[in-house]
This record gives sequence, structure tokens and C-alpha cells, in this order.
Amino acid sequence: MFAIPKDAEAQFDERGYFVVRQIIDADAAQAVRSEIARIIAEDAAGFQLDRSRIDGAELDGADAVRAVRDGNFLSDVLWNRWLTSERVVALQRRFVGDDVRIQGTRFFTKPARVGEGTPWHQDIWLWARDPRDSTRKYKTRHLSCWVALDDVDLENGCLHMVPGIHKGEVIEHIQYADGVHAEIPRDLATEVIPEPVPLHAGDAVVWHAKMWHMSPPNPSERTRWGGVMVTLPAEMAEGAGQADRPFLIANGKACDRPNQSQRRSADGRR
Ligand SMILES: O=C(O)CCC(=O)C(=O)O
Repeated sequence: MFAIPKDAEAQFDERGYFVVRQIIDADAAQAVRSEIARIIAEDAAGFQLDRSRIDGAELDGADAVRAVRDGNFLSDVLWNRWLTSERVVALQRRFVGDDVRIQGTRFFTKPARVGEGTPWHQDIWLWARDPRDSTRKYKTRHLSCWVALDDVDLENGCLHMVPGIHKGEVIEHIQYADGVHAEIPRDLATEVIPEPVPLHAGDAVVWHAKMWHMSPPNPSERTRWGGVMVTLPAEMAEGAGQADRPFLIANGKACDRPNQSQRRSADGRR
């Protein structure tokens, strides 16, 4: 049953994240899943398939793909069935406003048995690494909304958050030799008490740009597919240096998928 918690704003302020049940229905989840599978199978033009691994395993085909990035909004299915679906728009209007731009999406296809983890990080650091970067203060208003396409739990590598830690500082991340990307120093990460976020397919978790989060590997026999969309209030776009990002919602209404001339060139992590 679709539900944005009544106290979602309080949870977001106090804990830095909250869960939304059934933000997309089973039919939409299946459509998005098939579309991601098609993009991977065809290595579709304009999408970035991330095949980085840290364990040196040689994998072929879909299992080799860690994530699919869509910075150019090239898919009607992803745009219509996920990004501008009715409940997602309701969430975005409540949390971001009536004029919302989208930074990008990244889809994590953590395959059964071989799916690697994601190290502890704060998204804000990945988007604005230098403390002197004037865009950082605007990007702390960006919202990450991650939708599960499988049931995700401790067995198949669900996301973990640290309630309340978003109220603290942006931490200088480190690129370890065996790290898939820069991460919060490991000695700091061992001191926190993480909260796993199990979800059913179609549920979403929404978090603050300064939230510490990670996900462990997937040793199970089940896949763990899920994808994040990152949005920003339109009034922040100039300060964030992202006035080229397309509108997802304008005047409270979902927008059509941007055409070629409106698309930005792909850059950044998402
Ligand atoms: O899906 C995952 O395991 C990682 C997601 C994540 O860290 C992110 O979207 O920032």
C-alpha cells in the first residue's frame, strides 16, 4: 500500500532518511527492470555501464555490470514509469517543491553471488569534493530516492544508513587501493551503528545528501536491483551550477522527457 509516512519531514530532519512503501507498483517495477536489462544487453548508446570491480574477478555479460547511469534521460520507460510516475511526483512535490530539476539516475544491479558492496560515503562529497566548492551548500538540498526492484534485505546486500549523522559535517573521503570509489575513512566507519533498510520491491528509501550510507556485497542466490534518482529544487540550480539539468516537475506538473537539445552532456557521477 502506497504511503509516505505522516511524519516523513520529522524523520528526514531527525534521522536523515525515511521509507516510502510502494512508490511504484509491481507492473512499473517489472517494466523498469526489463528496460534496465535491455540497456545492459544492448549496451545502449548514451547510458554509462559501470563495470568497475575491486576483487579482480573476471565476469562476463550482465553480471559484470555494477551500475547503469542515465544522465541524459534517454528512456521513455524510465522517465514515464519511474521518474515521473504519480507517486514519485507526489513525493518530489512534498519534499523538493513544485519546480524540480533532475540531476541524474544510477541503477545498481547487484547480481546474485558476485555483487560487490558499496563503501560508506556521503553523496554530497561525491558531488562537491572540495570544501571551497561554492556549489556544496546548494547541493546539500539535493534529494536521493532509491527504489527497490527486488525484495532487499540483509542477505542480498540492502542499504544501511546511520540515523542522525546527516546533522554532522561533510567528511573528507579517501580513495583506498581496494575501494571501488572514495569512501569515509574506514576507522570512522567502524565507530557508527548502522541501520539496515530492508525493502520490498517497489518501496523506496529517501535520504539526505549528508547521510552516511553503504551496502554490503550480495553472496545470496537472489539479485538485488535498485536505482537512485537525484533531484534538486529548481531555485538551487543556479547556485549548484546545474541550471542545465532538465525539469522533472514544473508548476507542480510532471514534465515530458527532455528532447535531445535540452539534454545536458553527461558528466559527474550521476
Ligand atoms: O545501491 C547501492 O548499493 C548503493 C547506492 C548508493 O550508495 C547511492 O545511490 O548513493
